This record gives sequence, structure tokens and C-alpha cells, in this order.
Amino acid sequence: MKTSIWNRHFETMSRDQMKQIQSERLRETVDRVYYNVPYYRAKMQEAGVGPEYIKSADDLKLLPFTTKQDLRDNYPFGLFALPMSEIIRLHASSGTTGRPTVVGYSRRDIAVWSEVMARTLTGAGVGKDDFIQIAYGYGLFTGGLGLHYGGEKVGASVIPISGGNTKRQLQLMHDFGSTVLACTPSYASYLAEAIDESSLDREDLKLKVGIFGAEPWTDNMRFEIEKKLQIKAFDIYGLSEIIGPGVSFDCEYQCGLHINEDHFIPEIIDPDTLDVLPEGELGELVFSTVTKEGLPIIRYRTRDLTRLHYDTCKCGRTLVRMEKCTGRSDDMLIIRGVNLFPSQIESVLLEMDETTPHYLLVVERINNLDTLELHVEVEDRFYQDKISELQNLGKKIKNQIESTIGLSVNVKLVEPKTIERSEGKATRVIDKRKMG
Ligand code: DLL
Repeated sequence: MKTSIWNRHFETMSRDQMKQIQSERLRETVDRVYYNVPYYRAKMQEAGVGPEYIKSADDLKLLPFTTKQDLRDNYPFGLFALPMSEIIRLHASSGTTGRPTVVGYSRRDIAVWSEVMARTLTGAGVGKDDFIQIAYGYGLFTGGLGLHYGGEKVGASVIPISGGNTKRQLQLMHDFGSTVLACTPSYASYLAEAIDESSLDREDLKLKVGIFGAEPWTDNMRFEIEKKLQIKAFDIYGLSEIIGPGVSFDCEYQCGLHINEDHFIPEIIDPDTLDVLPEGELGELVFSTVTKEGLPIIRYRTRDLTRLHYDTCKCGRTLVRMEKCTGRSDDMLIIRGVNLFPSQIESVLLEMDETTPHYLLVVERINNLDTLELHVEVEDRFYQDKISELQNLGKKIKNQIESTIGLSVNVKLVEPKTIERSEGKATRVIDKRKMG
């Protein structure tokens, strides 16, 4: 694959140049929030910093953090830095608990968003000859429209089918000759299964690239989807509070996701001490937007855990790379004192040939003791075999998990197609300790 880069100037500039641009833009942003958003001004005054303290991007660390709670407390528009007459789009995240988080875009924000999405798609080799089937949800969720504007900007033929209606997805994929599928990895794996069961032959489809994100997924999941769909799968990362998809993206070397850092400056902090960590250390990702007008956001704590790498990538991009995010601090389960991310289980399962990527973790507290139960679908053939085969497989999975993760687990093998499929972000955990 030939490396193509959407915006060579910004994507390959020297670290010094980048720092200079970030510093200028950060100063403007800090001014903007200080003078236009009373909440930010109050927070900065409380922390004893004013715009005059911010001379370069190195001074970011002086500024207070912003959290999802701050957005909720200012629901719906309290953190906007422009009058509503300048806001041309609103999105909101679903908010399973409490109020949704609302984000607003100016006309220029939408242009920036299209730009960073064009970089993202170009990074995956998508261009004007492609047909991009956008099966992320359209609506308040940023996935559908984010991909849509980027797809149009690179000149691809955009198919705005949105999520769900799996039969129709397959029909259009075939009839329109979609070359790119954009959706969550869990929906991609569901679609792969649906193709297998349909009368379609893989040869009848033109699919070659997947643009997957919006939820954590492991490299093993990537290999599984690539094998099943016979495509190359690219990871894209983003969050509504920062812009939506387009914050960072895989290039063809897939050695970390390039962050569009001329727009979003990343930091990694220790989530307990809140100290900034040096390059290469694992911690919580924090972003400051430096070009956003509608909802500029300073030091937003994403809760996503990753590491940053600043060396130049083989693709030529100098944009800092973040490692694939395989967990959020709030997805981390603590079971009998052991920390566990669902992705660790996914990784073990997908290394075994016998299991499918469809699993669910059920955590309970019984007699004051945490218990972990794994429901996993196994390949169809096991249900045709002797019951002893199934029991042996159950033991094998249990041993494999216990030896890699060090946590005892009850494995419940379930029949194919009994775990609910997801058309958007998958639910991997039911934590009954938090209920009732
Ligand atoms: O999920 C934006 C998006 C849409 C990204 C389409 C990629 C593709 P939110 O609904 O606000 O926005 O959720 C943001 O999802 O903080 C991460 O925890 C998680 N997330 C998003 N992309 C990835 C990814 C969209 N590639 C939250 N890997 C983020 C792991 C991801 N987690």
C-alpha cells in the first residue's frame, strides 16, 4: 500500500514546529475560555492562573482539569464559548447515568472535524474511488456524521446507511459494491457472521477496508475480523467531548494511532496523583482542544488508559502516536482485589480456535465474595460433538484464563447466537454488584 497523507504540512512537521503551533493555539484557546466561559474563569481563578501564565504548551500543566461531571454540571450549554447563534450543530452522548453530555460546533469546528476525518480516512487508504458504507449510528452520536463529512471531504461515495438493519446492510454492501465498512468492531463481527449465514459469497463483495472504533477492541479481535471479512481493519479513536471520531487514527503501519495534535494536545497523567507522566508510561489520556470554538475544552480527563510515543512513524507522520486503548479506568473491574479489563479476557479467548468473539462477563457478590462468570459462545461443531468434548473445552478455557490472568472464573459455554449481538457499542460486562 502506498502511503498517502491528507495534510502533509501538519501531519509531518518537525516537533519544534508543532510545539510552536500548539503553543500559539493554546494561548488563543485559554483567552477564549477565560473571557467567554464564566465556569472556566472561576476555575482558573481558583487555581490562581490567568491567561498571562500560559506562554507555551509546556504551561498546560498549570491549568485545572475538566471532567464529564463539569459538563453535566453545566448542562446543556454552559461551557459553550460562543453565542448559540454561532452554533450550527449539537451532538450528545447517550449518558447511561444522569444527564447526557451535550457538545456544540461552530461552522469552523465542523470544517476542522471534516479535516481530521479526512486525515483519518486517508490514513486507511480511503479515497475518491471508494464506496464507504457508514454503519455507525447517525443522530446525536458523533460516529455517523463524523465519518460522513470526512468521507465526503476525501471524495468517496458515501452510503449513509446508519447502524442496524443487518439484512439491508448486506444487500447494499453487495449491490452498491461497498469497498469500506465503517462501524464498531462488534458490529463488524456481527456483520461477518451474517455474511457467512447469507447466500452471499465473499467473492461477490468488494469490501477491502474496515474503519472501526468507538469501543475498546484487542489486536486479536482485529485479526479475527480481518480473517472473517478478508479486509484490512483500521482503528479510529475519538470522543464527543473533544470532537467525535477523528481525534486519532491508524496509518498503514498500525503501530499506534496518530493524534491530530495540531488540534488536540494530549497528555498522560497518573489518575491518582494527577501528575503528568513521561513519554511511554501508561496512564490516563487527557486532551486540550486548541482550535475548537463552540466548546473548547481544557485538560479533559478521558478515563482512557494508554501510552504516547513521539518518534517518527514509518509512514512519515510525525504526529504523536497513542497505543490502542484497550480499557477505560471506569471499565476496570476489581474482582477479589485483582484488576481486570474485559479486553484481557477477549484476548485470551481469541487466541483459542474453539471460541467465538461473543462473550459476556457477569460479576456478582455471593456471600461477600466476588464471583466472575464468563459466558462464551463456542464454535457450532462442539454442539454436535460428545458432551465430554464440551466439558473439556470449558476446562481448557478456565485454565487458560486462570493461568494468564490469575483469577478464578466459572466458564459457562453457551450455544452459538445466544449472546445478544450489538449494532453499536457492545456490552461486555454485567456487574450485579452495582445493581439494586
Ligand atoms: O465513540 C466517537 C467515535 C465514533 C470514535 C466512531 C470512533 C468511531 P463517545 O460516544 O463520546 O464518542 O465515546 C467515547 O469511546 O472515551 C473511549 O472510551 C471509547 N472509544 C472510542 N474510540 C475508541 C477506540 C465516540 N478506537 C469513548 N478504542 C472514548 C477504544 C474507544 N475505545
